[in-house]
Amino acid sequence: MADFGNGTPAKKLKTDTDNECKDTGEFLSVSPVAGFEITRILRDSAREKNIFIHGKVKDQDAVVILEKTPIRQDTLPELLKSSELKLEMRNDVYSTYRLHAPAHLNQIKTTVVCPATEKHVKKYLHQETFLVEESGEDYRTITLPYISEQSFSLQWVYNILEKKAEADRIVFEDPDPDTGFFLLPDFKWDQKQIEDLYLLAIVHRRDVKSLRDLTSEHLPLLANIRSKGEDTIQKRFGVPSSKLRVYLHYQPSYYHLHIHFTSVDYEAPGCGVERAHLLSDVIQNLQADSSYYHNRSMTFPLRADDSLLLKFKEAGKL
Ligand code: M7G
Repeated sequence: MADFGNGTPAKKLKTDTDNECKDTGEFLSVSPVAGFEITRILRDSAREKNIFIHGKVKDQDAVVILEKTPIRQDTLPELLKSSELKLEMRNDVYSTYRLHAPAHLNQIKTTVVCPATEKHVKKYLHQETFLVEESGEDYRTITLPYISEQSFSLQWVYNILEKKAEADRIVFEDPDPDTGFFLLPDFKWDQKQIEDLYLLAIVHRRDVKSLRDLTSEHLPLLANIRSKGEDTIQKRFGVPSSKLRVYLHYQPSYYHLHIHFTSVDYEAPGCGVERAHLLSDVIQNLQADSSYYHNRSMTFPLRADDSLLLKFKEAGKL
């Protein structure tokens, strides 16, 4: 690895084929965003350098997410050498410029959801958030009926489990029907640098919706995901377990058990205390009490126009 003079080796992603970062995708002859007509901006952030747009593609609702990607340390020499600079201002020892990078070093990560449902649009719309405290009883009488009726489709999850989609992206597979899982990059990660590493472990079992369903019966599954997930990430990406945040969301968006593996250096959306539950805590809680997640009250955030929030209000819980 190159060293840039400050003693810190340049970080780049290790792949198993070679040590270079490669673009695996091909350029598309027809761009899915070329005919996109913008309806409104759902959310944007100058700090996070992303924008969420609602619009239409051929009369179908769609959401497009554009996000500037982090600057990769391993491309710095090329970036500095081969870009053109335009001077903006100069004052004493200070000067600012516009740097026009070569196209291949200046990409925007683009996510398209099409057709998008109203629920997708709401998920990305910037909204006021409220914390809700849900008892075990509330889960069974309010949340569970809601999930059964109104949650996001799990088709993308089943496509992965049946290798109908993203099969070439699978990093690790344990085929055991009870304790097995797939490990693959979350679609929030472009895999160009390890600073924002984000992988998902998706279990084969289809009968575990979320943290609420877990009992000590699932301890072998959770322990297997933790040890094989961490081991694979260490071998494949050179990231030790001490640099990984491994957690479950409650509430998740998708009610099929999955576990998030993110770099501790990356403030991943949803990694705050109100939504993320560390896998190591979950394992210890279940070891101490098999019904821990059946019985305890759980607090989580809901957006203002989330129908689940309305259900809690109607039940007089807010
Ligand atoms: P979650 O905790 O259910 O909800 O996590 P969240 O989306 O509110 O965090 C689901 C995770 O799956 C998220 O981190 C998503 O970025 C990721 N994800 C969602 N979809 C639709 C896909 C997909 O099609 N492929 C992959 N690889 N990841 C996805």
